[in-house]
Amino acid sequence: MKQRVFSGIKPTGHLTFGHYSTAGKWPALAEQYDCIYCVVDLHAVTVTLEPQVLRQDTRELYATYLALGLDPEKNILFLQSHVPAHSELSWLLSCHTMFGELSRMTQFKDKSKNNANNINAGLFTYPVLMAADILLYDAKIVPVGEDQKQHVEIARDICLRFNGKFGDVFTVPEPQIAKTGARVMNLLEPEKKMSKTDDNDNATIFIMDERDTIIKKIKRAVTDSDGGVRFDPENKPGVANLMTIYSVATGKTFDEIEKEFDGKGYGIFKPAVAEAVADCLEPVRLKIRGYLDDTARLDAYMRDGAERANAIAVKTLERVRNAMGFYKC
Ligand code: AQP
Repeated sequence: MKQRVFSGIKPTGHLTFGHYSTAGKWPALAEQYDCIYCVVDLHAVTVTLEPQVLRQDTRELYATYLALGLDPEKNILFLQSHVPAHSELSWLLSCHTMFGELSRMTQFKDKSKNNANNINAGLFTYPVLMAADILLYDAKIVPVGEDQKQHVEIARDICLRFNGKFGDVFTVPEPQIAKTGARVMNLLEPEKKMSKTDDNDNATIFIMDERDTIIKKIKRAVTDSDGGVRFDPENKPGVANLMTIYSVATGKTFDEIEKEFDGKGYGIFKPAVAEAVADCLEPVRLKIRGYLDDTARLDAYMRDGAERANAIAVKTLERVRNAMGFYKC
């Protein structure tokens, strides 16, 4: 039996080059693993969203999975809200998750700071739902960006605690973090992660950005006065970020990039980064548009994915109910 991979992205806006960097590596995994990818729409509603916007973002994200090269026959691609077992398992696991450990989650602290008017319980218990997503499918490997590592670790802790009480009910998951591009940074404040909900659009490269927009944004990206293209995230965070972006777009190593731009300065480096990013995102953008124009095909893929995911999820949930002692008749 192949080991299983599970991951997901929440539909809270247009995907960024950071998502491209992380999810762009997923299609290759199907050669070696049994892969399941989810549009985690239940996670999205921890922030206030207009219903129409959630619907649009959900479709666009599903289309992006396809456009990135995730083949719906080789992978299971589905919407979280189409498989009710996620919510039920989340409740059961929440009774085995400690208030203290949830309080330590960096994302909860950051999001509470940024959403002071809406620190809802869902924001707090978000990692429990994420643990349910992963454990429902007995995923061994969870490929995520650096920012989600802590959430996979708490899923692992919840899993070990649950297995310790009830026997080996779940597979113990582990995070898989890429060596390069696991944390693409904000173009204007390179100490912050590039995020789809940043207030300033110029700080973020969106997968759907047109070539001219990408070129303008990268031209304005923060660098430094030193002028050298060297990978030094501590002293040259802006340049290190552009090197990371260039590396993701071209597959070149940092050594190769340093040699390529040795003595050339940012006037040559930035346009090269911009062209490389525009070249790699353009075919994805065109494919997304194509999928979005074909609602019947998109809906058919979603229904099929939900059916296949549901078939696995209900079995796991049954195992959990039996292990915990819920009465069956
Ligand atoms: N900047 C990034 N660099 C590398 N990987 C990233 N990911 C997100 N941003 C970057 C990875 O993409 C996966 C799904 O992320 P998500 O959108 O579900 O949640 P997030 O990490 O909270 O992303 P955002 O853009 O910051 O969304 P909002 O603003 O809505 O919270 C994860 O594997 C993540 O690591």
